[in-house]
Amino acid sequence: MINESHETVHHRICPFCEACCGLEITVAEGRVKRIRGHAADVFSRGYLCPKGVALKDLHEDPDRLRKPLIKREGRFIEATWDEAFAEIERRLPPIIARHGADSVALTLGNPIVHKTGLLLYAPRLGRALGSKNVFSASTLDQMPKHLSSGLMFGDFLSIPVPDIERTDFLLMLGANPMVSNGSLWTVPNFRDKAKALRARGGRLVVVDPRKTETAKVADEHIFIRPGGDVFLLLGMVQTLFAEKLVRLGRLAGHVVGVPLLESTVAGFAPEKVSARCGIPAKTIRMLAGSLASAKRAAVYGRVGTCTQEYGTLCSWLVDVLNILTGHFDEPGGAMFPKAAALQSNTMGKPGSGKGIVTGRRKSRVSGAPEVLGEFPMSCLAEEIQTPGEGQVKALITVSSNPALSSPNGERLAAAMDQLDFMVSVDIYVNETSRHADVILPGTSPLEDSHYDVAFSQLSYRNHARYSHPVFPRTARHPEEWQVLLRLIGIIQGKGAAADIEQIDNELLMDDLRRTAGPYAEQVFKAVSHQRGAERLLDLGLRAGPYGDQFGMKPDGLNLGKVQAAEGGIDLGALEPRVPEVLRTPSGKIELAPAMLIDDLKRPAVDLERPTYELVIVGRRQLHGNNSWMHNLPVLAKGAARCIALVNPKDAARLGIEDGGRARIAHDGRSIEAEVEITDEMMPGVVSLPHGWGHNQPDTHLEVAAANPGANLNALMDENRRDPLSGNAVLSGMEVEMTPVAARAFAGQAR
Ligand SMILES: Nc1nc2c(c(=O)[nH]1)N[C@H]1C(S)=C(S)[C@@H](COP(=O)(O)OP(=O)(O)OC[C@H]3O[C@@H](n4cnc5c(=O)[nH]c(N)nc54)[C@H](O)[C@@H]3O)O[C@H]1N2
Ligand SMILES: Nc1nc2c(c(=O)[nH]1)N[C@H]1C(S)=C(S)[C@@H](COP(=O)(O)OP(=O)(O)OC[C@H]3O[C@@H](n4cnc5c(=O)[nH]c(N)nc54)[C@H](O)[C@@H]3O)O[C@H]1N2
Ligand code: SF4
Ligand SMILES: [Mo]
Repeated sequence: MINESHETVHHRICPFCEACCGLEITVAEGRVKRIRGHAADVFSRGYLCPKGVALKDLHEDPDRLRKPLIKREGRFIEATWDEAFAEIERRLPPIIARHGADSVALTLGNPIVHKTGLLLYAPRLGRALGSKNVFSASTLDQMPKHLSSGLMFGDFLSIPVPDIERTDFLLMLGANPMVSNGSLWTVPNFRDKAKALRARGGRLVVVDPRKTETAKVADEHIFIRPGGDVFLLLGMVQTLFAEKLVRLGRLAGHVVGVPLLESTVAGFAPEKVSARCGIPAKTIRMLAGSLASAKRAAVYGRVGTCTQEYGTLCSWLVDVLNILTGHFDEPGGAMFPKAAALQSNTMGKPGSGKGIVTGRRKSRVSGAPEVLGEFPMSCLAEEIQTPGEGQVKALITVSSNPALSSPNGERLAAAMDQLDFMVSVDIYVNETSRHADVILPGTSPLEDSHYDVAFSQLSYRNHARYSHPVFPRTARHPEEWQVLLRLIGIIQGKGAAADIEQIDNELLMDDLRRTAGPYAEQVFKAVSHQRGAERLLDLGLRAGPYGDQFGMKPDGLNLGKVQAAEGGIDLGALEPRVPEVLRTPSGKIELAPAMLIDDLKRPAVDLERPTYELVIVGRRQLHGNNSWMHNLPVLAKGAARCIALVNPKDAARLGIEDGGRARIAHDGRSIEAEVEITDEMMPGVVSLPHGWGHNQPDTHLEVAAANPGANLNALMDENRRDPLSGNAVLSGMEVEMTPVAARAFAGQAR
């Protein structure tokens, strides 16, 4: 669209967080002039946060890599794409030949889910590599929810979300959507949706060790001891049974395991669990009662409930509460989205399936079970550092920065330096990619087309939206899916100059033979006018629940129709999906999976454990995104600073002053941070954001380095995990805090 002043107006889904806002981007003379919310976007309706505007800075960031880099004698040298792939071909295949596929590890980072090309081709790279050493941000984040959902509903990606526009009562644990803009729940403009909920007489209750931005707009905030959620949730479930409040409603015939659950939770009465979660028994009973009596209600738990030692139990119990109170799969409750493309719970036979398996392999050093084809990210360092058969000798990172985002980054950094070879597909020379031998830069989001394959599966409302590239790619800069295909060619032994189009065709035909059987050739031909990621997307849309079924339903969706719909296509409010959505072998919702019932032994033993005097939790900040947006000037000049929040009682006890600095230590490792004293914090809990610590040598992040902050993960213990999901424990670790004399800090960068 060209306006009167010869500006062009483009629409792009924001790639910076799960809210997936539609942006309106005005371009003049080849540059971004303005970014605002796209008012006609069917899903986000004009909303954006300060990060969306930073797309301009990312596009223009001089530190963002435009050309591949090869390390020669310890220094990065710019190289052509051909030279970079030739270097990889020279060094990677010999390692695989000598030490086997498992000697190459792959890490997959958070931005993958925001880039269609990476999302659709990273699994292909993993399969081509054939290594069991695959690690991702999922085990620093949401693996517990995948596992509990898989066990209950038969698919790792069947994750229910609150139907916020119709609910009367929303109970939220360990999430701060006012800042994070939602997670495993795509819900742009949470603020207005929460406001509307309250305006129609509904209630929002937040359970968090910090009085967060979300708690401040809620009706009620309840402090909880970090890691105590399992006890609160068990106390609530026990109350529902003991007070005869269980109502399964429409789902009664679709749920199994209720009696087993009832008998197993009998020992977790509110009076028993109260001390461990720091919440009075009467509050626990009140919460259970409110949930049971609300007409329409949903319980939602997020990062704070996953990144703890009982992450899978918490994730499970959240849905147990939704189900036992009759709110599950009902309007206004926790519901399953139905995405237009590539959602596994819309494929295959509806109503039952194979369910999930975990633990098909164990990690070599710690014996951690595989979940969703991965090992815990926190196992990567030991896999590199421990000699023996199967030792990791090479690493490919794809948009991941585990040196900052994973526990004990220092150990991981040292491990990376021991590798024989490392490739990073990344846009910066940062704390992780600085260790690489070759860096292959990704494209700017403004040079990519985009469709939210992952987040349409988690959206508060069903929709299909497509973004065209805003700018053409610079000549010779391949798309990210093409970069991954080149790596696949090299791994397959076809070399750096292999015909990637042919490789792509072969991979697609392999898929289609599995999924479309006798129709494989026909389906292949039907999408042969498309290439790469768009071809996979077209296939997904056409075969999907709203699709044209390759002509059998002419009114249905295909990529062309979605591409033509400016502002997207609204596919309606969420609708009940049980039993069709289920893929469990029983065809039922498994309320009491054996693995989880068995795991209740841990909290039972743990009931009497004394709590620590001081523990640390993380938080997110509006002006950043995990470890990688601190280099964007428009955000860096905002309020993002790495400050430790401490309760006044703790500050007084520890002799720490407001605005002063403190050393925070765990197990001999320590960091230093500025302190703010605030009664936002629960006594005994300190909060520090993660993703900081940009003061490492040989990085190239000029803006971020000027305000480096401290790395929370330098303190974290890489050996603490939820044993079921392998998720790292990033919340509630015990720390010591001591004031640092001002003089000792003179001249130090903050
Ligand atoms: N202590 C603590 N640690 C945490 C968390 C916590 O709450 N507390 N949260 C965890 C969570 S939820 C997550 S998701 C992880 C995230 O951890 P990671 O998965 O490591 O993700 P980021 O830290 O966001 O780093 C993203 C990387 O991708 C690169 N990148 C950005 N855009 C692109 C692109 O378009 N293409 C390519 N190729 N690369 C790109 C960036 O330069 C950076 O290297 O951190 C986890 N770590
Ligand atoms: N601006 C911004 N937005 C982001 C990100 C970002 O870095 N910046 N990161 C994105 C990513 S990758 C993700 S996964 C999402 C995460 O989105 P959210 O899940 O909303 O994550 P947080 O904002 O970290 O909120 C987690 C909350 O859990 C609390 N908490 C800590 N420990 C416990 C506990 O034991 N129990 C309970 N009940 N609460 C606890 C913390 O105090 C914090 O308020 O955000 C995404 N959005
Ligand atoms: S809320 Fe998330 S998706 Fe929306 S503009 Fe902000 S960063 Fe982008
Ligand atoms: Mo995340």
